[in-house]
Amino acid sequence: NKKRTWSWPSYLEEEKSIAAPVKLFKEHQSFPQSRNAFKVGMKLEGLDPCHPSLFCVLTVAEIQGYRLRLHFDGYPECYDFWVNADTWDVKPAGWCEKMGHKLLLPKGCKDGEFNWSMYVKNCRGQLAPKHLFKSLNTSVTPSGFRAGMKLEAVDKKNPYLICVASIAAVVDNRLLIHFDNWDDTYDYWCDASSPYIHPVGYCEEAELTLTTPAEYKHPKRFSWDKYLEETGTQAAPARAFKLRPFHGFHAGMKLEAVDKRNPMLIRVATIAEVEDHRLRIHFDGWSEEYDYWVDADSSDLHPVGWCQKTGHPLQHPNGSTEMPVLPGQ
Ligand code: MLY
Repeated sequence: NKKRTWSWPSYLEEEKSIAAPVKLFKEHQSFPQSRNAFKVGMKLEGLDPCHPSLFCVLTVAEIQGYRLRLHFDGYPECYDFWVNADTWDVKPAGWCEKMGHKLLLPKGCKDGEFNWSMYVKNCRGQLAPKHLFKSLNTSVTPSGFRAGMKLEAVDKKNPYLICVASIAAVVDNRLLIHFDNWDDTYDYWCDASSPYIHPVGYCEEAELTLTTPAEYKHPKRFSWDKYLEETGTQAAPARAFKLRPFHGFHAGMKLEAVDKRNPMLIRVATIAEVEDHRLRIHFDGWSEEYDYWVDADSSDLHPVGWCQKTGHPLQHPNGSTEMPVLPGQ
């Protein structure tokens, strides 16, 4: 009995369920204050989601409500990805140079020969104007974290591992976490209240195994004091780590969530299960096998009504778009 028009109020009533209260969402998940003013063709610098230590030359390929599809200049479309217009992960042209970060150049461009204004001219593109970048105006509270300091961090790709790690960079309120002696594909950005980072000595105190740096000679005999001395580094001060308050979401609450398998889609979803910092998201009308765990503050979660307010299509339960079956998943 498919209805011609679907609406949240009647759906919530039919399902006898409630919308997750707007106050539980972080500012970047909630209803935006301004519209998405990016335009297709604008060029910018942004983080590669699969390689988060790298800023790259990107072009806005598509706009959908408050979201953008970003394309890596010179690379195939299969690497394109979606972000919200207010994401911290995008910066105006020239930001990397100013901040001393490496910028991954468009394929074919040589280091030292790249120049933004020549580049946009040659490809008849345009730069995204600075005022569109919300993340440039974030207020920054000084923290005790400095680049080079050591800490213990969860490897998010292997979340059962807590490892010897370093702060590779500090920008605004964000820290780039790097795992000692590993390549930077495991790196990630987080803030001082991230549940994934801990001060030196945390594992010992909690009687957990600390994963030592790759190829560390005597992993069994690892000692922080010795390691800090060997590497001539400092431990990040314990007072710099902040406690993240409980998110307040409960199982059964409904919301709008990005479909991880086809990230251009946002679907009607239910919180199926909660942990301290994570939620299991279930897509209404779909099998549980599509459920996924996500951090409660993920920018892929939005309150009921977000799509309508921002002009993004919302996939209704039992709607017509099929769940794609990706190989190997
Ligand atoms: N099985 C994986 C584990 C890599 C862990 C890396 N972390 C510690 C940064 C591998 O050996 O590739």
